Amino acid sequence: MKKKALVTGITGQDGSYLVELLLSKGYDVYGIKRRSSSFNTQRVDHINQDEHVKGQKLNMIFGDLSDSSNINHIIRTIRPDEIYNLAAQSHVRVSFDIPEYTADVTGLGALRIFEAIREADLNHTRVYQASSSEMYGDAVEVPQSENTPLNPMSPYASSKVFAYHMARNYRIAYNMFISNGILFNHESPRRGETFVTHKITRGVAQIKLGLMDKIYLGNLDAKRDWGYAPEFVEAMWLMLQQESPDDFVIATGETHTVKEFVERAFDIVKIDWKKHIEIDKRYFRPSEVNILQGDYSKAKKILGWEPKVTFDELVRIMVKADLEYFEKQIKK
Ligand code: NAP
Ligand code: G4F
Repeated sequence: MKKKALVTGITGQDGSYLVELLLSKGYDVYGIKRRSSSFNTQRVDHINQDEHVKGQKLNMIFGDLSDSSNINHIIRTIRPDEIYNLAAQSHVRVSFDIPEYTADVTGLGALRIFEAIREADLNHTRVYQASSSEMYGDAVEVPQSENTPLNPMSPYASSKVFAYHMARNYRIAYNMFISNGILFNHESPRRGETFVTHKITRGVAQIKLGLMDKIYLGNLDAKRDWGYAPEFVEAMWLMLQQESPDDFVIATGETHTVKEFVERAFDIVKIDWKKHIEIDKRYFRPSEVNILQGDYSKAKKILGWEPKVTFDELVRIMVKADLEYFEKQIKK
């Protein structure tokens, strides 16, 4: 019998790569998408076109993490072997503008999934909870591991801390298989356009092609541990194939400033970045996370997982993809 996987957040960056991975492994994949007034499935539209040929497809269901009865119904009906909870209001800066909504979806949304499984007595269901390095916040040590105390600095991070602790509590209290992946920043050409890496690479491509002149950014001194998203979703799957649930840091172990990302991206197109970057106070946060750098040694030892794509390669992959995208737009 084929294993059944349910993925929330399929229309996002990670959801799209994870669905591809699960289909390639022969799962029956169900994905929750939310209703939107405009098309929101661009990242997964290619999947059914490609996969239909091989007799596999992504089953899309309308749902929303803010709606308990909808989540209960979906989980009771599908009875998945594995659930990957990737849905979230995932933008840190925006979480300061909509803190209550962020807590509802990013925090309580996870709880709704755990409760639905418990209520339906699905003892076989394993859950991946998308926890985040943002939970370390004003980090008390560098690098951060599974043992580093959490010190969240935003409504988003606080909501993720709530979900993380709920996952651990349900694991202990009800013996449920729930693993937290504490993923550090991971990027790709499918990254949301308002996260800093993609904002930069899209800007660089447009500047190179004469379509715009300036990129407006906030804090250039913040340091992040940036990895490559397709590799990171493999770690999610590995966590659910273990004998017992646990928490794992997934990272590259390297940290770079936003400024370094800008420099590398402009180097690729041989343009002087200083002429094209403007600082705009609107992009600063009420409280910032200054440095994230992950220690992934536990994941390496237990999951056998290691990052492969380097920082330079990541910047290159993203700039190249954006150049191709905007070149196509010009030709249209
Ligand atoms: P993303 O691109 O922002 O995708 C978020 C997904 O959640 C989208 O499919 C979105 O749908 C969906 N969603 C938002 N609100 C929802 C709601 N109320 N009900 C149902 N679905 C909803 O995020 P990502 O980068 O793929 O990240 C995946 C997960 O990992 C998130 O939980 C994020 O917080 C976490 N995480 C990400 C990183 C990272 O660096 N990428 C690092 C650590 C943790 P729409 O497409 O309709 O907006
Ligand atoms: O790209 P960012 O918005 O990502 P951030 O805040 O680190 O959060 C991302 O990674 C988390 C994992 O650590 C995820 F949990 C979360 O869901 C999300 O995927 O910002 C990175 C840094 C910040 O320090 C920010 O202040 O870049 C700085 N920055 C500077 N100028 C900017 C900008 N960020 C954005 N989004 N836009 C700017 O113009």
